[in-house]
Amino acid sequence: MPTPLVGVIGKTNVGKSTFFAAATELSVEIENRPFVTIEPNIGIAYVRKRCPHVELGLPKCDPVNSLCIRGWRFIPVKLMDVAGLIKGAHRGRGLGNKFLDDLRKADVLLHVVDMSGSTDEDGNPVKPGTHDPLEDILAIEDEVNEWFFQILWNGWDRFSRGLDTMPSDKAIEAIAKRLSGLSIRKEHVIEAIKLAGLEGRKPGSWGREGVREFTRRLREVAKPIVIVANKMDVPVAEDNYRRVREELKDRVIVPTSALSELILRRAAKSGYVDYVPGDPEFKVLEPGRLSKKQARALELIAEFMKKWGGTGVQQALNTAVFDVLRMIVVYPVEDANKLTDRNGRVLPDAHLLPEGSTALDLAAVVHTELAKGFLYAINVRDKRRVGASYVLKDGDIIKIVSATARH
Ligand SMILES: Nc1nc2c(ncn2[C@@H]2O[C@H](COP(=O)(O)OP(=O)(O)OP(=O)(O)O)[C@@H](O)[C@H]2O)c(=O)[nH]1
Ligand SMILES: [Mg+2]
Repeated sequence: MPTPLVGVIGKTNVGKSTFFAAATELSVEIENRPFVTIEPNIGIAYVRKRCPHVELGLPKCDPVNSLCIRGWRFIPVKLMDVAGLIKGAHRGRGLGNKFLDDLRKADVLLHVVDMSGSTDEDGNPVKPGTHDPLEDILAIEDEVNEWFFQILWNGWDRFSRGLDTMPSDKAIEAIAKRLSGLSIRKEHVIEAIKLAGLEGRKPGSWGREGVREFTRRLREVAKPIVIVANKMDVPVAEDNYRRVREELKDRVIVPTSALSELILRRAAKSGYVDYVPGDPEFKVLEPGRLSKKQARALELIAEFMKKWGGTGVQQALNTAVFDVLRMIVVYPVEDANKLTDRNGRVLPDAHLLPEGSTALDLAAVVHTELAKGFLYAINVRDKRRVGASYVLKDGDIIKIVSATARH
């Protein structure tokens, strides 16, 4: 998985675009903005980690592929704003299949939910507290699950008869291949078969319910969902939030106010406030410049953040990438003593890699040539030599020694 793609999904009018705008708005420019113009609804958001330059007592770093703001390293991920989803989308209702098509490449989904209950099932505004967000959570999950199911169930009879003639590892490969358009890999299929309790059973005997359970598990594994409990700044939202948490204990839920984050990032960009995304607080820079209304709005945001520990937008991104996708951050350097690249830049690059990646995997991410001639690596923190199969740890700083190093 190179740069993870995070899909923002949800009903209409819940705050998806607000979340997207907030998460992709940054007051500092990045030297190497990688994918600025891939598609109009894809932007760059960032996950946030403590930068190792702080812990190592270095005065600063010189980030190239990422950013460092006051000791916090911001590492880019792709964020996709998807059109609002409504019930029946898998049958083509609303923007239906277009919506689902956009999601094919996503690695993880942020499901934005209007926790204030101020939008009905089709997204029309209603009095806060009158619609139950729990219904939305289940309805959207169902839509995505159903979409997976339909893709596999279509022609299953014939396909599964073919699978039954193959050894099981070939059958697993064939299933993964059939679903590769959904970015499904062999590991996902193996895991989902296990979770669905279908191990050792011929696919031809799974039946409709077996396939349904398998695709439900496959969706959980290949497109896990983080619930963004949005509009938490509306007073009635808190009751809903507590109830939903109680009802859905196995879900990952992050309370947020995307609108507060958007206001703060824009205020920071205009120099009204000092705010590092993901911080639990901010500072008003020149109170005299604010109108009464602006000052009051910021006061309310400050109260919200005090209560919840921040606006939740950065927390949702970090949860999706670090807790759910289980990615780690690794820093390759060329000079193991100075921690620099060959241009003397300190800790220039931060790479996101799946947990379990090795030193050789890192080499391949940095440069294919580097991997080809891989000799050994140095774990910079303890200056020890490690081999190609060394399993990287979060925060590792690694020098790769290769016979085919670039000169
Ligand atoms: N109170 C409050 N309102 C919010 C928040 N986030 C978004 N909103 C409001 O909700 C409304 C819908 O926001 P959008 O971001 O356009 O919602 P969307 O999900 O992208 O809607 P569609 O694109 O139509 O599906 C706007 O009026 C936002 O200002 C929030 O955190 N708190
Ligand atoms: Mg929108």
